[in-house]
Amino acid sequence: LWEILSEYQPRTVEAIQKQIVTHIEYTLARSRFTIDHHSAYMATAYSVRDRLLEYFNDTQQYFNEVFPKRVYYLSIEYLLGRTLANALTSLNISGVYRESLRELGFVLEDLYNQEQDAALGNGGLGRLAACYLDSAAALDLPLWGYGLRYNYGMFTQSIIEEKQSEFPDFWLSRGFPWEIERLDVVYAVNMYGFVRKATPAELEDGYKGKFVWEPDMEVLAVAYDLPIPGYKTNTTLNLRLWQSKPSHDFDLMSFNRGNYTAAIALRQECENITSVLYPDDSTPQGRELRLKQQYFFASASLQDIVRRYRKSGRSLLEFGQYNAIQINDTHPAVAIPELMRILLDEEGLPWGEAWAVCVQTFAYTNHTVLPEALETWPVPVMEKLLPRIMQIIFDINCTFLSCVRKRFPGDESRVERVSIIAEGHTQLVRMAHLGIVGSHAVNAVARLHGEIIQDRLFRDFYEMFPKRFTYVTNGVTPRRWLLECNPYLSHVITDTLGSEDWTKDIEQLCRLKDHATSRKLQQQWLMAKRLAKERLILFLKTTQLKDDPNPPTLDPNAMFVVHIKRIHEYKRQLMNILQVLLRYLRLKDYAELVTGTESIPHVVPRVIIFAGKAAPAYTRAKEIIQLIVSAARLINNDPVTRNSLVVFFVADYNVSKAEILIPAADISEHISTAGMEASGTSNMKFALNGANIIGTYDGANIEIAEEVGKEKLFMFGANAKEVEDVRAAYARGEAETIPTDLDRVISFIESGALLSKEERARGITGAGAYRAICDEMRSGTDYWLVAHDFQSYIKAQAQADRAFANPKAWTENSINLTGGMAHFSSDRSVKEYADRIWKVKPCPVPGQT
Ligand code: 26M
Repeated sequence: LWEILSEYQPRTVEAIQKQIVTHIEYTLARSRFTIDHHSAYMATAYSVRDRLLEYFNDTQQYFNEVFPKRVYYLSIEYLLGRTLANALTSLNISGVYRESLRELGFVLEDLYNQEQDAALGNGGLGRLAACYLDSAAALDLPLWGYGLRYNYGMFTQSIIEEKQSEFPDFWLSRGFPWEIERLDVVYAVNMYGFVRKATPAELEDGYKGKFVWEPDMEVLAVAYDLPIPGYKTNTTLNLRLWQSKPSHDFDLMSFNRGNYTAAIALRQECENITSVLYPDDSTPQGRELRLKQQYFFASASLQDIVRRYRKSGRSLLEFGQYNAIQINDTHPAVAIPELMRILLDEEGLPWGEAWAVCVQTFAYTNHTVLPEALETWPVPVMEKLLPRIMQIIFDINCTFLSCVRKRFPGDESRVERVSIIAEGHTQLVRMAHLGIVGSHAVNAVARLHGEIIQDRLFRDFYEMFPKRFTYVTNGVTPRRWLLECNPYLSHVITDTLGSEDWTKDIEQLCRLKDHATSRKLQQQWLMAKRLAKERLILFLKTTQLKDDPNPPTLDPNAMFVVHIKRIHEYKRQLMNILQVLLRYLRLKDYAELVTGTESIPHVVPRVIIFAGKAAPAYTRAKEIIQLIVSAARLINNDPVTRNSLVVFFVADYNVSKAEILIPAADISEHISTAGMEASGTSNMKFALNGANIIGTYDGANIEIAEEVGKEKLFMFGANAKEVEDVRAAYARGEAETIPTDLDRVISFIESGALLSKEERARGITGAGAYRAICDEMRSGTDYWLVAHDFQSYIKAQAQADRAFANPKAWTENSINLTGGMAHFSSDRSVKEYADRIWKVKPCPVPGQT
């Protein structure tokens, strides 16, 4: 059999061409004489997939033989982006495929653009999960990801009348060639109904638990597997995504009989569960369907994991020695009581032993300190949907609180603070508390974030379980975020270091610093940046500017400043656009003095790019987008400033757009109110690509500054401690007077300068849609400290202008930034998780690489 297979796998250009054409003919059933770009992409993808599957099957078989301790990464989001380039790079076969396609009349890079992003995530948390899968595979770790197969991914953003509009992202519409449908891997997940005691007859019959859950609804979970290739290794891991579907047994149940339409409606309800990714990343709305998603996900994954373990014949008491389960934020935290349910009701373990297994198995990562983002579920909602799970959570809480009372006798206010159940008009289940109590490790995602969690957010828990708390600073995969997205710089780096080893042994990057002053490297470095900028300019011309009758000229020598991430008040895109407007007003002042020249002398021209999505219900975030778009319209149409300042809001930000934007940046903005951004990960991607950072002392910025030297970045603003003090003063009623520069910008907006033609026609005057924003800025107590940090931000921007005017020093600095980023590879992060939290070792699959 092996020989038959090895003959099937093409190694030569001719053989690859034959395979691609075969897929066009027999898999796509298209005529080989009418291949369009999309079918060429699909056929290429199927051909690459064939090769992936060989590694994939070998890997899974090897894991089953060796039976190492395994890790399961549970995340309700994976922001994967595109797969083709990634798979070709991992298998190290881009060259031969490029050649094969060229002879067939296609450019490989054109085919990349045929692929729709898989956007099964909101932002940082989902992209982190995707980076960690890439690193786990590269490091040969025995890890699987579990997730949900949403029919609709992250919404598509359009800008209509200067405002965000959302459209459904039906990403599967043209087919998704990378997944393997497993109609035979199916689990039933129960919902609704009631719980009763097991009868003596049932117990005699072999029922192991004390309680029986009589559900009112049964949903099936079907597995879809996505191979995750390891870079230059035989290991190919699995991301198993669940899709919901109705169960046939359930149709036949008595209460549906004779009511055909009700039965169909019920089937619809089942299919709904994995329909759509919830597009909020900050304020969970507490919808029942979301809880259904979470439980459906947790239950299917846990059943699968337990079944795999049971097949080995080992004792469930040793489950935690062979399985580590990482919970990505609290979204999958209901997995903890679900494992308890399986161990108690299905396996008949006593409570104490089951609980010990749980705590030994689970670990929980926290990703946010924003109080409004911490998930809670109303007890009545959970009781109705998951009666047995709710009961188990109450039991967990009861046991836990009696421990607390023993440790801190008489301290009832502490008991109330740490309880998994928040008391009140309606009781709430605090998912973070459940995560902490049910895990042996709780980790933050950067050092400052870890300190905040221990000192503030989860202080009471830290006092109880100091050893549980730790942090693992986030990282990003250098494969996607340098090697693939920036071929220009990658070539220069490989050339300078004399080998491509840095792509796998990231510490090699440090050696770049030895060459930072080399004239030759500096010139190559500048050229690489220029090529990336040209690529971005081409992208902008064919998208943004396609229908612009009078587009601004885009100068690759200008400073490209990029601010791309979810739109949120704490990320302070508002502060940036206000700064841009100030820059505009100052340019106008200056132009009045030096009339008659094409561009304004002694000014560093800037191209400023924003992108990001606002949660559909987040009004203020949407106002901020509108402000950016209208400011861009005003500025880009002003003949006086247009050669010195151009502003874009790039619609529908996603992973593949990030891959174009990040390599082209000279500077990126990471300017969150200190103490609010848990880590940030795009900061790492930018610096890895040699872009500088204008940033606050927040999240991973602090560690980046430490690693490269803070004098190399443009750091500014209040630190986390100062932010607390300022807020305390505001709370005492001590408002600040707003800085003159900010006052000027706000007055400009209030003068009606940003109103659109339509708004003017409708008789709107003044600040218009920006009334609330202006008022908040004038209050002198704005919660996100935009006014407080404004002046030091302007100073940091001016420093950047001065530094950019010296290309030699700028480029040397840029080389040192890339050279200092080894620590922020997700290879390093995942190694830390493996060593310190999961206690798993690599399990390299033997064979030829
Ligand atoms: C919750 C309930 C309902 C719907 C959506 C959610 C939800 C989804 C995503 C809430 C939060 C979500 O993501 C939070 C997030 O992305 N946090 C970011 O995590 C990154 C990786 O650790 C960090 O780098 C960022 O600082 C942090 O903001």
